[in-house]
Amino acid sequence: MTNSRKFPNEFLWGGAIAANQAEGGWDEDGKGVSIADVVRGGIISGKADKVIDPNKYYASHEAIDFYHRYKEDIALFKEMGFSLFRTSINWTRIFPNGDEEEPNEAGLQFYDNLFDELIKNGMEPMVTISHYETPLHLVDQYGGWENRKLIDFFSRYCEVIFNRYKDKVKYWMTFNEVNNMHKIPFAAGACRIEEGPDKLQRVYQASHHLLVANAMAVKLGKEIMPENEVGCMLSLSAFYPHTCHPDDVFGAYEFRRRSLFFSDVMLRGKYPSYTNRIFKEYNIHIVKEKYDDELLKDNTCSFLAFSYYLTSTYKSGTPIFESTGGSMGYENPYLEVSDFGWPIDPKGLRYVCNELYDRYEKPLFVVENGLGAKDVIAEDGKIHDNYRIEYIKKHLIQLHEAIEDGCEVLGYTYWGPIDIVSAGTGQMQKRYGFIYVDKDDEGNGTLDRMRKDSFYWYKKIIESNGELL
Ligand code: BGP
Repeated sequence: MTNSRKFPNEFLWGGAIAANQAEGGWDEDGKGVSIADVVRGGIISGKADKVIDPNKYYASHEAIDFYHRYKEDIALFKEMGFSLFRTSINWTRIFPNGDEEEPNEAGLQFYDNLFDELIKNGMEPMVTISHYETPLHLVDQYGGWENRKLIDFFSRYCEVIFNRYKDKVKYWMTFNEVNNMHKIPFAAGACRIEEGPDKLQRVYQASHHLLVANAMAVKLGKEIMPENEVGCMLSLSAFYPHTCHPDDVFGAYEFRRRSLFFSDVMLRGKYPSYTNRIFKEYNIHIVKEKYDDELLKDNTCSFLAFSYYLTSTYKSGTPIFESTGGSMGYENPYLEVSDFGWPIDPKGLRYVCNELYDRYEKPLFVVENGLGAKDVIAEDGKIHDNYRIEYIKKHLIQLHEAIEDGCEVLGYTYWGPIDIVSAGTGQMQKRYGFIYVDKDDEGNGTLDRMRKDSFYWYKKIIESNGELL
């Protein structure tokens, strides 16, 4: 038995961001308005305005100005030794309104430049096709993903970007954290669905459209770029029973299964049998076209990408449909929490990897994991973020254990390698970065970049392929 923490030779190391949280340039070069551009507070929990009020602050409008500074930032990622970098294409740069129009060449050119710069600097670009960036027009005009027409609009968008970037981008993911549909239908599905008796029916119908669109994207991927991979992306924090009471144990199991509904369909190609009971009990009727089931069956994703931040516990009596993400009962006396109340559970990552690999036997990709903290600039003008180093170190050790357990894991992209706007709060103070960005919650600051201690640490980990963990 050796203690080496060396990762597989082909393991991909890097970082991940989303266009709306980093780029800014929200109305430049023909870009349209996305759902993230009209939300005050974070896209995940903020309130969406119908129109933009010039007196109010919208975080995505400038973000960290990655749109203009990406070369400088990529140079820093290169210095850390990234072999891969995940970002999203902002749908509204390519199709400003999202429906019947010609693609915007300036938007396409921006991503050509960005991907070229990454490749030139030794990084493979990895793309999220839709990361809470649906064109607002599709919400106002069509009702978001509740409308089946969005499948066609999304497919056309995929066709355009697959054709354009097929030689530059190997790894694609369709919808960011698509299983957040129940919890945050506006962010995940561009639907204005409020609480109410018809909520579940509407959420599942919109979800069906997302599932069909996912299968269409896989199909197009196979036709246009057979060498490349189209995966799905879910939020997959683990669920534990709050106690060993059988009601807690089975409740946690059931809760978990429902959060895996999307990956069950996207990876196994059919609605899982447990949905029959749910649909019956809640009187849900999914309207399908006759070829939908066949399409789902023939076009499953080739890998499962997921975010992992925390774990939750399930106490019996909690309504199963209150949420499907990681934001239900957090209380776990065995875990410490972050500055923002998120439980820190490195072993949960090993647990989740094993659970998912056992269930699907498809390659996994950890595309989000990280610590959001309130960094403080010390007297020497630097940021000594040992807590972040500790967090990542513990998670990577557990990820290595999962690989030793037999899970196939393609890579790890740390979330927010550079400070960006938080999706949950819309603020800058929840910082994840190895690189500090001088900007505060009101939008003041020079936007200058600065290396934190974790920057040098992550560089060493990548250089040694994990051995120095
Ligand atoms: C995920 C999202 C990201 C991201 C991350 C951290 O749910 O995919 O967009 O921001 O969470 O969340 P937060 O920014 O709220 O800390």
